Amino acid sequence: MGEKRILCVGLVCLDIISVVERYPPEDSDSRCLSQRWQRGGNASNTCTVLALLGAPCAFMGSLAPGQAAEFILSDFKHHGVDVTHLVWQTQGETPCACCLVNCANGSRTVTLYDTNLPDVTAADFEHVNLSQYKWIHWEGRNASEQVKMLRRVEEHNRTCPASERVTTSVEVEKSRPELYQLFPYGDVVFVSKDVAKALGFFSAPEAVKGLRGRLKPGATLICAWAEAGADAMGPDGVLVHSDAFSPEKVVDTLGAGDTFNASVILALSRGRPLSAALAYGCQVAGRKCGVHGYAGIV
Ligand SMILES: Nc1ncnc2c1ncn2[C@@H]1O[C@H](COP(=O)(O)OP(=O)(O)O)[C@@H](O)[C@H]1O
Ligand SMILES: *[C@@H]1O[C@H](CO)[C@@H](O)[C@H](O)[C@H]1NC(C)=O
Ligand SMILES: *[C@@H]1O[C@H](CO)[C@@H](O)[C@H](O)[C@H]1NC(C)=O
Ligand SMILES: *[C@@H]1O[C@H](CO)[C@@H](O)[C@H](O)[C@H]1NC(C)=O
Ligand SMILES: *[C@@H]1O[C@H](CO)[C@@H](O)[C@H](O)[C@H]1NC(C)=O
Ligand SMILES: *[C@@H]1O[C@H](CO)[C@@H](O)[C@H](O)[C@H]1NC(C)=O
Ligand SMILES: CC(=O)N[C@H]1CO[C@H](CO)[C@@H](O)[C@@H]1O
Repeated sequence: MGEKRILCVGLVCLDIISVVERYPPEDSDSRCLSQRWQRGGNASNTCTVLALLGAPCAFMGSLAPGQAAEFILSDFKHHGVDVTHLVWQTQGETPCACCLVNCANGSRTVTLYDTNLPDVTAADFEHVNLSQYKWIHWEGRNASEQVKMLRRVEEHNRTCPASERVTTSVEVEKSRPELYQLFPYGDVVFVSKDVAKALGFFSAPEAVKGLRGRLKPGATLICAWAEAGADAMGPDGVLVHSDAFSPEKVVDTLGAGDTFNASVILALSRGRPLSAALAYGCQVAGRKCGVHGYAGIV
C-alpha cells in the first residue's frame, strides 16, 4: 500500500510575477527582467512543494470558473496534486496576486485581490474521507469554520483505529485576532514573525516560549524568522533551533515560508524528530530562496 496523503486546506490564487532588477519608484514606467504566471496561495504552494518532494498530497479550497481557474487546475494536475476536494463556487472570482520580485535581494512585494469568493466550509469538509489522509494542514482563514473542521478530526481520532488517525497542523500567518482561536487545535502550529511581533515578541525563541501556553497539551509550536532560521518547541518543552541555510545569492523569497512549512510537515509526518524536521525545513527553504519559482528546490 502506498504512503497516505497529506491534505492542505486554504487559498489558491493566480500569482502574476514580475522579476525586477531593483524595486521601481512609484509612478515610474520600467521594464522587468522576466514575467510569469504561477499558481499561488499559501496552502496551494505548500502542496506544490510537497509534490516536488515526492509526498502524495491533495488540495482543498475554492475556485470560480474562468481562465484563471483553468490555468490553476492544469498546474495542479501538472504537479500531481489531487484536486478531488476543490469546491467550485457560483459567486465571486478566483483571487489574483500581483507580485514584484526584486532579484537584487529576493524581496517579494505582493498585492492580493482576495475577492468575494466564499471559502470552503465545514459542510464541504464533511465530504472528506478522513481515513485516506495521514495529515491535514489548514492555512488560517475563516477560523470559525476551520475550528469545526478540526473538531471533526479530533472526533474521528477518538473513534477510529489508531492506524487511521490524522495529525493536524495550522498556520497562523496574519495578525488577525480572529485567527488566534486556532492556536488550541493543531497538533502542530506554525506562527509567523508578523503574528509573533503583533503579540509582543521580538524573536522566534521568545515567541515559541511565550505562545506555547495557548496550544493544547502535547502540541508543537513552530516559528520561522527569515534569515534567523526557525525555532520550535514540542511536547517535551525543549527549545529547538535551526539556523537558516543561505543560498549563494538570494533571488526569490516568494513562497519561502510555504516551502519551509511543507518540508517540516513532510519530515514530521514521516516520523523524523522535531530538530531534524526544522533543519530540513530551513535547508529546503534556503534552497528555494536561491532559485526562481519552485522547480529547482529538489
Ligand atoms: N533570506 C533568506 N535566506 C535564507 N533562508 C531564508 C531567507 N528568508 C527565508 N528563509 C528561510 O525560509 C524560512 C521561512 O522564512 P519566512 O521569512 O518566515 O518566510 P515567509 O515570509 O515567506 O513566511 C526561514 O525559516 C528560513 O529558513
Ligand atoms: C531588499 O532591499 C530593500 C531595499 O532596497 C529592503 O527594503 C528590503 O527589506 C530587502 N528585502 C530583503 C528580503 O532583504
Ligand atoms: C474511506 O476510505 C477508506 C480507506 O480508503 C475506505 O476503506 C472506506 O470505504 C472509505 N469510506 C467511505 C465512506 O467512502
Ligand atoms: C466564514 O464562514 C461562514 C459560514 O460559511 C460565513 O457565514 C462567513 O461569512 C465566513 N466568514 C468569512 C470571513 O469568510
Ligand atoms: C489524532 O491522532 C494522532 C495520532 O494518534 C494524535 O497524535 C493527534 O494528537 C490527534 N489529533 C487530533 C487533532 O485529535
Ligand atoms: C509557515 O510557517 C512559518 C513558521 O512557523 C510561518 O512564519 C509562516 O507564516 C507559515 N506560512 C507561510 C505561508 O509562510
Ligand atoms: C495569498 C496569501 O495569503 N499569501 C500569503 C502567504 O504567506 C506569505 C508569508 O509567507 C504572505 O506574505 C502572503 O500574503
